Amino acid sequence: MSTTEAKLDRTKLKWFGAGAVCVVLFAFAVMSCGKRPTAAELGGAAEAATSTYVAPGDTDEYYLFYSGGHSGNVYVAGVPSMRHISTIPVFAAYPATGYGFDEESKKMLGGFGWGDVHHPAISETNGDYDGRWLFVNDNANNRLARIDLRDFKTKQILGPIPNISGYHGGSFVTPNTEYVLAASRFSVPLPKGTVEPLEEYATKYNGVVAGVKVDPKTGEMSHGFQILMPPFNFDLGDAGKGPSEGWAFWTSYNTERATGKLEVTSTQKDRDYIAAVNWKEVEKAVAAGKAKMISGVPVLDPKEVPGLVYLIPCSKSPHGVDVSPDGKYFIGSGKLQSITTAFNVEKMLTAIQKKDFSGNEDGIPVLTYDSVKDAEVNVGLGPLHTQFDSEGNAYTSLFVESAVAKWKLGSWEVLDKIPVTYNIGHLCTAEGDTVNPDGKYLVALNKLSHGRHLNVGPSQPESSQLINIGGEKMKMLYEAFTEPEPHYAQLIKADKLKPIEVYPKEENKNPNAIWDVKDAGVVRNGTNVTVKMVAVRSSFEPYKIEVNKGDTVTIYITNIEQTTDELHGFGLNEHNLNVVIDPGETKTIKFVADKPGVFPFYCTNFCSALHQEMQGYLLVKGGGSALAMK
Ligand code: CUK
Ligand code: CUA
Repeated sequence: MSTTEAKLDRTKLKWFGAGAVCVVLFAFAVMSCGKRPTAAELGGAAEAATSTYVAPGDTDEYYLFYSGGHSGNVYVAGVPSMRHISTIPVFAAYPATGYGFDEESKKMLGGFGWGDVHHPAISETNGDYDGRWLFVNDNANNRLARIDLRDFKTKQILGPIPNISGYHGGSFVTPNTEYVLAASRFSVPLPKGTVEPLEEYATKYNGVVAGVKVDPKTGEMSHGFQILMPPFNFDLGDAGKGPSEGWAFWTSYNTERATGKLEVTSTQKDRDYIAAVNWKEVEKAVAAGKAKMISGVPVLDPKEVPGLVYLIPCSKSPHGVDVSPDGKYFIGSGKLQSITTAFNVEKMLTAIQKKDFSGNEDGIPVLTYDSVKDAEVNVGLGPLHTQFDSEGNAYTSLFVESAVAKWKLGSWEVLDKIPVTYNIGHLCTAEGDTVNPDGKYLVALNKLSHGRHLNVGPSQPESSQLINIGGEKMKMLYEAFTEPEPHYAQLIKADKLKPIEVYPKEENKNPNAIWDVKDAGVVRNGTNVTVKMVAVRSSFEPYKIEVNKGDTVTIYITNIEQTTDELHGFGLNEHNLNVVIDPGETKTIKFVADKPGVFPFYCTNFCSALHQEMQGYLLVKGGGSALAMK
């Protein structure tokens, strides 16, 4: 057996053992890893190289915001170069930017040390990316965060959201960012804090689908509405647009309401459901007082308020549901089959009107599958997610087959297929969630890289591949290795964002900001010591802080620079503290000085030729006297 064969064999074995976070294992999977594609198969190495080459000093055409999964971060890359540019910490501390160490970000994190970022979503106006905010959901701790794209910083974390358990079905936004969708992946008894036997899961546990409200001016997020659902596992979602505007869709699996080994118990039925929620009617029902408050959130029970929710049978264990740019179709992918199903919104509305039901679940009508379905498209094995281009084509990721299928909306013809390496989860096309996608590029977010890189030991990165979708045939352009773990991503035209490079002084409204070294100093009030500090090339003022053991020390530190890229850090020896202050920014550092001694602090972010001189001392009195040195 050649080395390559041995490697591939190992690869196959590993595919059965590796558990991608949100994708079930396919026991029956037909593996198609094959040999390494040649340059010719890649669409011509030279052509690929020139089309992704961004010369030093030049910038990319698109921003790629991709989820960092259980790292809790969002990563920013440029497309077509695929160069990683920045990391935006969201749900986890990140010493590189000091996130999670200053009081402001510590408060946002609320004591949690990590999060599981799944689906970044750019805010929309009239169904188009408006470049204002990026929302990301936390599957682990049921939170939703908002990043401001003016400064690429996390500005708000909402949650844990009451009644939601396993916030996976977000952060998809409605066409004018009225709501960010949310759902419970794991049903639990409600309200949270109550316990019912797992044996009574089918009747005593609840699913929830929801909308988090967004203030259109400020982006401030608040609890919007929630809907009680049967104890299914709600997975992915998408918001309607055009003819489907006002509707929200979620896939669900485990409609068997099973517990135990779900890989067996939840795959018994041939069909699961897509839930369709009329959120405009939901708003009216809430306004009419038809909701009851559960843990501070208005919750509607579809048994008591009919006309809000319908279930649509979908092929077994669906994963993604994706609304086409024209809003006419929603595509549901049954991950255990080789087809993806295109449902027709007009047919759905007709079926609702005619009460064309084939049953119900806890009083929620189930629409007749054949009346709503337009086509079953034979895309290939293990379809997960679908994205779109500007020419009416759809692109479906095939996890089991390790490929992307291109097919035509309306004619349902499969036009092309390209292998990816390996086991693709999400894919993302340029402006792909908007009413007007760009086409051009597709990024395949693959779950496994299987050593297609320099050996870095058993902890391997994922692989993300850039594919040209501008022509008839898809062409592989580039492969980048990405941190764990890209689920979804957003690809937005670079000129839609206008980020600032410094915080303008006049915008800093922090009452503790100071702009002149004359105002710097230390003030004691009992055992509370307050320091107002200036950081500017290349010193701290004050550079000496004297306190007593047990004092509570608060440092307000302002970086008074107004020059791009002049960041300063504040690292305090042996205190687990590092804060980075951007030009024009003020941050708050707070700690109890419980260790006597002299502790140097220094600038952690290289800022000038005399960066190494940018330092000072914290003196904590209350220990003994020092050694006499002479
Ligand atoms: S999920 Cu990861 S491949 Cu969390 Cu959107 Cu589908
Ligand atoms: Cu300031 Cu380095």
